[in-house]
Amino acid sequence: MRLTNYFLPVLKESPSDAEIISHQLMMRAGMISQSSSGIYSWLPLGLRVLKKIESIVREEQDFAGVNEILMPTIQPAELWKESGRYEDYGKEMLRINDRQDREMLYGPTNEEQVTDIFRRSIKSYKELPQLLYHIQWKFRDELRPRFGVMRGREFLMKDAYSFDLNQEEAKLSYYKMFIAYLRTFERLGLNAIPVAADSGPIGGNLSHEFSIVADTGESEIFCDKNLLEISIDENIYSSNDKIIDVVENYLKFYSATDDKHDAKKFNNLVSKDNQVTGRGIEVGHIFSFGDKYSNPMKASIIGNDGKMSNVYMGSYGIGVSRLVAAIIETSNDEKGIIWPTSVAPFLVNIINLKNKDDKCMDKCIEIHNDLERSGIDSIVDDRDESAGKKFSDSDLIGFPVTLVVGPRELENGNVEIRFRREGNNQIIPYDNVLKIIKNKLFEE
Ligand code: 5CA
Repeated sequence: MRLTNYFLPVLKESPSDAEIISHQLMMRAGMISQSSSGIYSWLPLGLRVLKKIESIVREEQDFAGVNEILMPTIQPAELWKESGRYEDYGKEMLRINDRQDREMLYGPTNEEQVTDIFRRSIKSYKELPQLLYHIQWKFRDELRPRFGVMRGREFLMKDAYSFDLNQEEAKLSYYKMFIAYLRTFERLGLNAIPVAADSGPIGGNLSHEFSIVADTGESEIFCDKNLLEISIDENIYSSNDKIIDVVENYLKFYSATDDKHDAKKFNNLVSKDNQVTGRGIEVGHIFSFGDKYSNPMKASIIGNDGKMSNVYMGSYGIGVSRLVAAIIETSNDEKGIIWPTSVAPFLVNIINLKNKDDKCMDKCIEIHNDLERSGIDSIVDDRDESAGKKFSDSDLIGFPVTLVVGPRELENGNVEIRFRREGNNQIIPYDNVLKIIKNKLFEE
């Protein structure tokens, strides 16, 4: 891909309504374009990042044994009347009437819809547990949409739902998701803390938020530093005992959102040195709520004793579009974004210092093709712009690696390589480009 063929509306200044750094940088780097309050179009560069995040989220759900489905964005109001949430949800829910004047709504979440799918086909304990997820756009008519895609009205969520025979099994599903979340956020380059939380309108008694610490976080979190130091082994899903051990190790340590926080308990349980407090960005939230939906919606199953009982459920959300902003909040400097390798829109930006020089252009394309063949996505900056502008855009967008191809170095068989995170540069033989980049990107 060449930048001259790319739609990249880089802005000099960030719009005045962009209050936080991620919103400013997403606008300046041409990642999104506002449609209306809290609603955005995703432009090519932003969409690439969104898709990469979505893939990692998907891989980890699949790896944990969750089945992907795709439910509609528009749902019938009847289902929500059955669960009793139609009125409760209030103005946050966008209500629509179709041409037959049937009441519909744009889904803010999918507990009702998925419970309906479940009850139509699963009748016996033999078919449990069931874990389903989808990655779908949601709409919540937030009172104060703000901070760009961080708190939007239309946003992309991964939501998973579990169905189990009893509380014990439901706990295991919850724990599996707990692990899947830790693995997902780690791959995204984030240190997400599982924090005991209130369950709000979703309901239930067991709930954790996964939050990353950032000054711009919307809520206060409190936890024990030990929570940040637990590691999970690669084969975690091989036995239920392993899953239970690891999660219960997490649950031993104090953590709380501001609504749940108990200062006295915090001081008693956690030494001063280990007390972590800060603002948190909630990137995921998991809930276990037993029969809150299965009871009113009559999603019941026959147990091995022949008796009918309500299925136990849980729901598990990740804010996929919010994550784009959250990653930027934790990884930027005065020049722009610093993408973690796993989600960078392109891993390498190849700057051509002299567009009209055929040798430079040929070399850029040759390197680009070599990188692509090795599965390293790259883009060639062949725009008719000054070297300074190309460097500053490269830093603003935050490609992990920038290669600079110019006539002088090329004469000697060299190119310059710059690493965004470290901010250093060196001259290397172009024959070593692939090896050096591979080592750098995949050893981190
Ligand atoms: N049904 C449950 C879990 S599937 C649910 O809806 N949970 S939630 O309300 O906590 O949302 C899940 C995640 O979506 C949140 O943790 C957050 O990361 C993201 N999210 C929620 N509201 C917004 C919003 N207005 N803009 C962007 N992301 C949001």
